[in-house]
Amino acid sequence: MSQRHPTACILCSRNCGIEVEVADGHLTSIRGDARHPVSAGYLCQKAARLDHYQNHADRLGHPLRRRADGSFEPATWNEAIADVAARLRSIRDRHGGHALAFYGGGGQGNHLGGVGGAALMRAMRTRYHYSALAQEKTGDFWVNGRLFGSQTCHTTEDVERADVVLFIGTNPWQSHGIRNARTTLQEIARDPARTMIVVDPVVSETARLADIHLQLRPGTDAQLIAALLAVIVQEGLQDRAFLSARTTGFAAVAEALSGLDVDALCGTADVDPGQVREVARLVARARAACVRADLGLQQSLNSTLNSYLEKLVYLTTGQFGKPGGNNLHGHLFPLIKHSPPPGPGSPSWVTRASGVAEIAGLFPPNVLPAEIASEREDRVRALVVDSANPAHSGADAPAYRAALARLELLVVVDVAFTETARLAHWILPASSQFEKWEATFFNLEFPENTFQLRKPVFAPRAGTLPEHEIYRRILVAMGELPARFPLLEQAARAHRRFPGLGILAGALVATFALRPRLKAYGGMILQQTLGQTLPDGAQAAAPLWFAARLLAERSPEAVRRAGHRGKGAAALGEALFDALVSARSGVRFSVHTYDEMWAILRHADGRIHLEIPELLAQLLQLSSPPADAGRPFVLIAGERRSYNANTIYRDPGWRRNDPEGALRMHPEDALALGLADGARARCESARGAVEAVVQHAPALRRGLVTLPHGYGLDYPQGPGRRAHGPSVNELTDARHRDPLTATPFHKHVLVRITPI
Ligand SMILES: Nc1nc2c(c(=O)[nH]1)N[C@H]1C(S)=C(S)[C@@H](COP(=O)(O)OP(=O)(O)OC[C@H]3O[C@@H](n4cnc5c(=O)[nH]c(N)nc54)[C@H](O)[C@@H]3O)O[C@H]1N2
Ligand SMILES: Nc1nc2c(c(=O)[nH]1)N[C@H]1C(S)=C(S)[C@@H](COP(=O)(O)OP(=O)(O)OC[C@H]3O[C@@H](n4cnc5c(=O)[nH]c(N)nc54)[C@H](O)[C@@H]3O)O[C@H]1N2
Ligand code: SF4
Ligand SMILES: [Mo]
Repeated sequence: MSQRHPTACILCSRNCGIEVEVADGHLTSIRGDARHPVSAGYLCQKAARLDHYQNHADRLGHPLRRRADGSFEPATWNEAIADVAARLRSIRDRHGGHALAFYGGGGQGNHLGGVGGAALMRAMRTRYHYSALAQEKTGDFWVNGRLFGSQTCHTTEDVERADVVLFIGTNPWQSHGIRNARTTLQEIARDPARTMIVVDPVVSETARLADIHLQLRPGTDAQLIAALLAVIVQEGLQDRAFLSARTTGFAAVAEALSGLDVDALCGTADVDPGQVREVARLVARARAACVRADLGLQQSLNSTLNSYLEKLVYLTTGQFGKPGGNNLHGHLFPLIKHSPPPGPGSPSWVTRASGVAEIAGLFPPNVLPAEIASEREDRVRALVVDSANPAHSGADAPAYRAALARLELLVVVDVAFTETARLAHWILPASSQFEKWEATFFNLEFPENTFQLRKPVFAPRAGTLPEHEIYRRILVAMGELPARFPLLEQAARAHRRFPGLGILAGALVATFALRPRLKAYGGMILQQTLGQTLPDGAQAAAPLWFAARLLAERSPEAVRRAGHRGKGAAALGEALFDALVSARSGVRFSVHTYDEMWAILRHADGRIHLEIPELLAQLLQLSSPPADAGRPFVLIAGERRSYNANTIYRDPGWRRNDPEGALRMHPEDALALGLADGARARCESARGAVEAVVQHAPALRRGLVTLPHGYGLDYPQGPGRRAHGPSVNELTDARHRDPLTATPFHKHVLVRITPI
């Protein structure tokens, strides 16, 4: 019998555990890993096709340099590293760190390379970290910073233990985002004692299972949730004990809400006020209720305000800090930082051309083309892109392509020849996520958290390198990092033999005291030293040592409850590190109590600060969604369906249905335009147009159309390449965005549909 290797599906943030069999460089069998501590064998239909990620015609096998005529020629790694390092250094030295930016640095399942990406940013002397997270979640993070005292205070939702679950603008049946989504949803739907409420303009697969579906007018979440909150305050449904013990600022919130007209707001949202009142009572009176929101709320009109209002639903009703409620969660390795408001003395940066401040250490993809295209002396001139495809996934793809083509240096680190790579001066091929040690840091659970370090199941494809090695070589060539650390290497070996003596920690402290500049590269230095002592070449995992020690120091009880043993914080951290690097199917690293959750909160007074004056002012000035008689349809530009997974799969052959990424619309709307099911139509926004196959979808509201996310990639076919399906960002406008955070309003794009 052939051997089964534990690893994970890397297609969405869940990273479900899988067991695979391999032969001749292919994944020949994929099934759920019952030993994975979270997914426990669960998989969705997308995982079975992972060989289309590992093997496809666009995989890269050696560094590529762009020639003057736009074609590419292969180069050696030495040539590539030397040239990239020299050009980065030259642009930095001539123009300063503001001229350089980094984009991405980890997708859904590959976050270990982020250590190298962060180190490269330090070498580039830049804080410009552009990230897909800043085209969806930075509004949420910004609100968290105000409510809880730090943008790193991220909340999670205990859907599995809730009696009442409110899903706003998310379709977990397709997109997941919650544990074992389909099983979890079916359990709630089957249980007469539990209630599922869905707020979505579409009768989504999730809405179909709901007890109550509020099929609102798209883009009116702020109105609908404001109405819900107004009912809570006007009917006195708030949790007074919770509010007085745990929060400040409720009076100001209540004052803003008390004057709102529930019926008028529900009229704008086109939902039944009676149902909204019922939902308010259900949430407030439930033993445990939680709210889960995603892109339908965050990428729609009023994005940041929506995130605030959504959080007020569970905070005003006291459905927070308890089983079945919403909770703050701990982490092993934080994915985001806190960015204090910019200004004199603040470390935070603001983009030069568009004046947008970093949030959670991240900058929004929406403003990058303008930052590059600007005529300013201090514009962005060099960009390194890792694990992202902004020429396709960024709003206004034509503007993105034009801006990227203007850069003095574009370096793309990817496994595939992407739309973005095509514009690069250098393409650096990474080993795939099944060819190197990898992990996700999307461990966003409470009260229990788990982690899986994945061992490679294939040797690296010839000519590729893992990210940590790519970045190490660039840093050495830039003169930022020595090639070797002989003393630290010795200390690391001694530490592995006598872990109780603190040899490595002492040696690191001494090194950083002598050469303070190296401290910024601590994670990378651990990979070069401690990493060499780890079994099976697990070098990239060495920074977990620091994370494990820190966690054991800060939350020793939580680590012990998860089953790890060791006398004192250092020994406990060492034991945790050993467990993290050796458990192939994943391991629990912390189990918190609900009391401990309050220690995650960062306001000095230990309370949640409910009042956010800027957003309360915005709430009082809400207007109806924009309309345009010439573009009468609202397009949801980027729907999650059965066979899309961002752009992680390039080979269209992986799709079992919807190969052309249909334009879905209500049959009556379609027939009024003479569009039969399967007809071709043109979908045109103020920015651009795409063609697509029409699919009649009675699940949609009238006046609404949808296109899928992640289609329209081109792929070799015959002698050339062919694009498969509509590329939705040909239609989107980077200026159609939240004023505070610059996140896009992709769920509300006005379009005209015409038959072809
Ligand atoms: N199959 C699949 N799964 C994925 C991905 C994928 O590409 N494919 N991508 C992953 C990623 S990166 C992410 S961020 C998540 C996103 O996951 P989700 O946010 O759950 O996915 P979407 O389909 O983009 O949007 C969710 C719902 O929002 C609804 N919606 C649209 N407009 C509005 C509105 O104005 N108000 C409200 N209340 N709802 C609205 C849509 O009808 C849709 O049902 O999915 C992840 N999972
Ligand atoms: N209009 C519209 N636009 C959207 C959205 C929408 O709903 N509508 N959704 C937005 C959202 S939520 C997101 S998250 C983004 C996603 O868009 P992007 O941030 O661009 O990410 P992906 O499409 O997931 O691209 C991942 C890239 O990583 C590469 N890759 C895979 N494994 C590795 C690896 O091990 N190493 C390296 N170096 N590279 C690897 C893949 O080949 C691929 O090129 O799109 C956003 N864009
Ligand atoms: S795509 Fe499906 S199988 Fe893969 S991690 Fe997400 S939920 Fe799990
Ligand atoms: Mo996303």
